[in-house]
Amino acid sequence: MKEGLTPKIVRREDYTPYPWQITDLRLRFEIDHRITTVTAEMDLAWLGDGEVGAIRLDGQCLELVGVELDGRPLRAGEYTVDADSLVIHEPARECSLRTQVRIRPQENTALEGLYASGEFLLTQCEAEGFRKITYFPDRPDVMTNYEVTLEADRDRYPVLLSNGNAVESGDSGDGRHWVRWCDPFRKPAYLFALVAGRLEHVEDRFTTRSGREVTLRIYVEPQNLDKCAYAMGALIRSMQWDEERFGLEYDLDIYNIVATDDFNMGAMENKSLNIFNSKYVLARPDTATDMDYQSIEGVIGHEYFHNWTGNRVTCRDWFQLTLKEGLTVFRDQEFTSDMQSRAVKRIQDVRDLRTRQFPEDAGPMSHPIRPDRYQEINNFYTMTVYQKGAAVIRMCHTLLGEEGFQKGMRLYFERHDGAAVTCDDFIAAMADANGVDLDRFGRWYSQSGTPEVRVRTEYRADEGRYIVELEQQTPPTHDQSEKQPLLIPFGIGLLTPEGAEIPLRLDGEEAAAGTSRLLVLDEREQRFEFVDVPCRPVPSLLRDFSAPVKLTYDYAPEDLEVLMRHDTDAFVRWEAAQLLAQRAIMNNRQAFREGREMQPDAGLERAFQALLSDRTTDPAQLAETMRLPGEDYLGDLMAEVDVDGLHAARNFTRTTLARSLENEFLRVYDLLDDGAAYNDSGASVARRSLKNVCLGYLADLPSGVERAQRQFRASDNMTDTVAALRALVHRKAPGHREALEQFEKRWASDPLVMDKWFVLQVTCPGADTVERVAELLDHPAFSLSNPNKVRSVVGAFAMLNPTGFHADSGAGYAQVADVVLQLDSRNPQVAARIASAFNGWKRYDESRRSLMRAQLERIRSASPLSADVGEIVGNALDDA
Ligand code: B3K
Ligand code: ZN
Repeated sequence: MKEGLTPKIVRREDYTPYPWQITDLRLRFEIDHRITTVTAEMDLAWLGDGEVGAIRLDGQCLELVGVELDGRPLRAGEYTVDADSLVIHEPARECSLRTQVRIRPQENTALEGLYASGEFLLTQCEAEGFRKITYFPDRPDVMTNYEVTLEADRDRYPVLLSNGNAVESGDSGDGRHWVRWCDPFRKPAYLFALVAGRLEHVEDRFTTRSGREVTLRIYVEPQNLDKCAYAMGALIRSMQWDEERFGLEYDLDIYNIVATDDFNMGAMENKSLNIFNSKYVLARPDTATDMDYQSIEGVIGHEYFHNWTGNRVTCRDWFQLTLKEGLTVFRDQEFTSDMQSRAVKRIQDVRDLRTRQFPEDAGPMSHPIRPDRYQEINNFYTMTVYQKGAAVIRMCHTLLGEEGFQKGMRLYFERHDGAAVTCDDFIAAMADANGVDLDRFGRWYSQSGTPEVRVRTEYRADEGRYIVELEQQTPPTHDQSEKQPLLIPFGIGLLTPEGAEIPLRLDGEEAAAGTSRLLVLDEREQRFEFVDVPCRPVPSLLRDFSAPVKLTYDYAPEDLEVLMRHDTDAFVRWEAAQLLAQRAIMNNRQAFREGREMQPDAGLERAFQALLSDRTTDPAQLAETMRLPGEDYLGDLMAEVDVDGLHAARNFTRTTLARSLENEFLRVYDLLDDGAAYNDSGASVARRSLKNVCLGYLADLPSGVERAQRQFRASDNMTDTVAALRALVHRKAPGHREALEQFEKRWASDPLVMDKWFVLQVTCPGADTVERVAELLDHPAFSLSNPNKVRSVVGAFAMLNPTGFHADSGAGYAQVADVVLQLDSRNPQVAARIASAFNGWKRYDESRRSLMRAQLERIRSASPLSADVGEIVGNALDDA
């Protein structure tokens, strides 16, 4: 925020209900190439007790043409209009209001409200975009019935879509036509959508288990019709899964998805008219990687699942965002786990949470999953609200079990279907359905920061007793200094040194039951005593990553080897390998700093040898286990991030593993690189994943470069192509330039594939990459108006390339800040995301700190500066 301007802060405690009921809304859009005229008619009834008050409507960037109340045009003085609102003075207790505004979608570069993508028009309303379309109480607790008439040139806009069912259509003369849509479900404005343009579609059908025939359509630009099949299959699987696992059925006869290249985020769950970033729809084996396929299935599922968790039951206010997002992420995680490998999905989600949410929770944007205040709500679609929110729902599921959780879900829908509710309502439904008290659990909603759980153990051989002491502590965060103990479900098992699971009996229990337990830690410190423990056990801690916490336990290295090889819990096995690698890298970082020679780590080598000869574990799980912890994650473990030391030590570790186990890596790679044609089965995906992890190690050696070159030439799918190209480019191996050129030539006209080409280059480690970033910003396929391009070139550089972004000259910082400033007036939402790359600034050394601070100050002093970027850089600087 600029000096002299006090930022407007919205607070959760200030919530008051809207005093009007809006019984119906009729919208008419007259679409022209440049200007769209929007006429809104709404019927209102006063809900308050006392005297009838004014009607306050939100509106931004609207050109008001006329206002009528109960059929009578209003004169100046009977209403007030300013930059954010329209206020109607002295309306009757029941009245009907008609407004007419003009908007210019072609000039809308913020991609919020009604805007243009290529030749077609579309909307994005969540969170507060509807106010850029018409005057309306733009808040999620004001729900109404929508009737929408779209009128446009038939040639330019043959397809006219909105929510619900198309009920009527006709010709309006002059080459124009109209379609009327009616949505039978009341909804908040953020779920409104319209699409108009020359799009084509693929179609399929789904019959719900109660016999409803649903028409499914995916609309795309004509050149993309051959890339929709996978997304359609994913939609059908989502519908099926939600019936089977949650008992939830689709509720309309039509479900439309529209894909656009110009979208601020991933996708949007508008009622029956989802709008998607094309990245999460379009796929063909030669254009999309296995990871892309998995994301498509996950995001298609996520938006579909919102139909119940978000749309049928929505949020009372935006502070409750995690009510729909945390819950829906949990549901999409479960969907992917049921469709693919549960173990691999769990590992990926844990990695994501720890590398992206933990730092957020420790930085200047720290907030509880249900925030207490915000300046710009778009800044609160965060890893915390989504991913930590899902982790909190997962703990609730862990504590209640599948059956108890589903009971809670049923009560939640029974009580709140059709309503806009709060996180407390959700927890109350879970508690009441199960007859349990979840009050202390509820603290996860109001407390920010990542709790640390310290574990101490003691084995008393003479008594056969094993004592486990758990202690929790949440460090103070930017937004909260005092922290309370939380309720932490803590999964545990005990292994013999040979790796066998020990039956568990807690002191006081009659007999042993099972080999895995959930301990509940809800005080600062608790002690648990296991009896009948025949030998000093290896503890398997925080099984399934049962809570989003940082675990501290002083594992002996040989214990980690036992866990990695033998534990039955996939997370613990993975974590044991990660810890072995982490220790090896951290030791070498220290050596690097002290000018000592870095040393290979014998224990880690043994562990990798075991992994490379493991023929029983799922290759996809092995692949995850062999990926070294990232520099970002490792940096987050340090008081002051050592950018260069971590990079050197991690590279050293990778290269020495490759050297000493070259034959083993080659054997696995060559075995998996069997020349078979691409297929999309889970087994093939898993094999490609392991093969390409091996290639990542081997690329440090001539034998690997040779294989990468061959793989690049021979590949019939994007997974292998990108893996080979990355190996060549990131090692600056012979032939990498030619490979990049060849790739560019082949894919120049496919924007999603070109995004990969950009990402590969800007994530190439090293201080000189910033020069490549500058060149790519001038590349004909780059555009500052397209969020995917900005994220691929600037976002990927700032977030995924530590040695590039943090180059000690400060050139990376300056480059990223330049882009934030250029983008701010155009697309503040995306600019704010990029600006958040500086959030960790004070965790670096003195010199980098001052360079980053200077860029933050440069951004803050820009005038004008959006509220979005203002909030991010303001918080970052306040954190000084
Ligand atoms: N609900 C949308 C996100 C909207 C973001 C607005 N800045 C997509 C999703 O979470 O499913
Ligand atoms: Zn969502």
